[in-house]
Amino acid sequence: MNFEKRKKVLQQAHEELAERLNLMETPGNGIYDRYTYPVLTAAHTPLCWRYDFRQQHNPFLMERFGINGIFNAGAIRLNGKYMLVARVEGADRKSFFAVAESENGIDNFRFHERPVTMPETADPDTNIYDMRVVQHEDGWIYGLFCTERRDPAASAADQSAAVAQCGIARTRDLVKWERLPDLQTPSAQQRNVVLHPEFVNGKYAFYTRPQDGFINTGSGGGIGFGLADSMEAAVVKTENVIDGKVYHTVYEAKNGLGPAPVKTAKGWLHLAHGVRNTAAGLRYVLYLFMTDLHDITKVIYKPAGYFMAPEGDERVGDVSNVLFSNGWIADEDGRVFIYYASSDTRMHVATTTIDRLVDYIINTAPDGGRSATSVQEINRIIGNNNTL
Ligand code: M1P
Repeated sequence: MNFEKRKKVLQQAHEELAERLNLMETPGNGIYDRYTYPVLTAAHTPLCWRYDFRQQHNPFLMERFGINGIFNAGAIRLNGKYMLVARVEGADRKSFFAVAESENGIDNFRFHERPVTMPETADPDTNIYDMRVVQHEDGWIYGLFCTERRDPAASAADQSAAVAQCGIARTRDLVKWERLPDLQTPSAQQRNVVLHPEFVNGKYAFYTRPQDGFINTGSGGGIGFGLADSMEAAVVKTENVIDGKVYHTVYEAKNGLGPAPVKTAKGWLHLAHGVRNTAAGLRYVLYLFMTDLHDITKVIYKPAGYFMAPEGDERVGDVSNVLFSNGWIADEDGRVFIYYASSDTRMHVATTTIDRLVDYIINTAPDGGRSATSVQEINRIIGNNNTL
């Protein structure tokens, strides 16, 4: 295929992918609705990021920069658009952020022309990923993300030991970012740190995920909470776990908060991921819980088990059997768009409403802790149905 023909074919395929309408899968489970197609994949990234279209420099029209996956996107509604701040992972394994926007939140997501240029600190990040985007009541949009650097204590033979911390940046438009110092906490490492959107006792409130190691959280692993006086030099002196690991549950190995919580009349709605061990490795699922409006560290509802787990094609990817979410958008009309990634490879959307989520959270039984309590719960539902 000659250069011009190949260019045309590439452009046509890219356009068809971007324009493809997404279809709601029915009947669903009543709690949320999934959609047939991912909203963002590596193939959605602009061709001009990947190809040098100058024929004299790239006569075979080959990719000059490979994209491995698009996943774990933060989300925000800005200027009427549904904006995803996606984790883009290159073929070189480095992740960075790029903004994609859509008019309706379920299809036709288009990346901005350039990825985000994230300023570095004096100690440059090796890898940055998983941004939680929060519109804070102080007026700034904050992006909290994981910054990863090689463990300075690792021997030369160990080229995989890393230290994860929470990087912080702020913006007004998702284009120009001001980098702030990394969050300091009492824990050796941090991932999955989220900023609460409101001040708490006049302070900035952080959900953390204390961990002593990079993959294994060690004595950490729950969702922690702590306060800081400022964002310009954010220091959380005390971290208290508000939602911990529990034996024989979907969050027995570790867990972490997803996006910033959404305020409802009944409490703060939280979306999190839970990780369990299996013979085939770790399995990541999503779960929901609610905290008290007046004491945001108090969990008041927590349905048993998972809210969403990997299904079908979602189960396969770079890190299989993983659902992960760090972005959702609650519209003023009560609709909720949950952006989730499958198997560290691609982004999807599920839609629901605040009313449905609150009903699910309040009326789904909590984990009884034993097989017998699960049977008791089914019998309770059957008993209720028998009164019809
Ligand atoms: O590979 C699954 C996920 O693993 C990590 O999440 P956690 O810190 O909870 O184990 C992160 O690297 C995340 O990006 C990734 O999706």
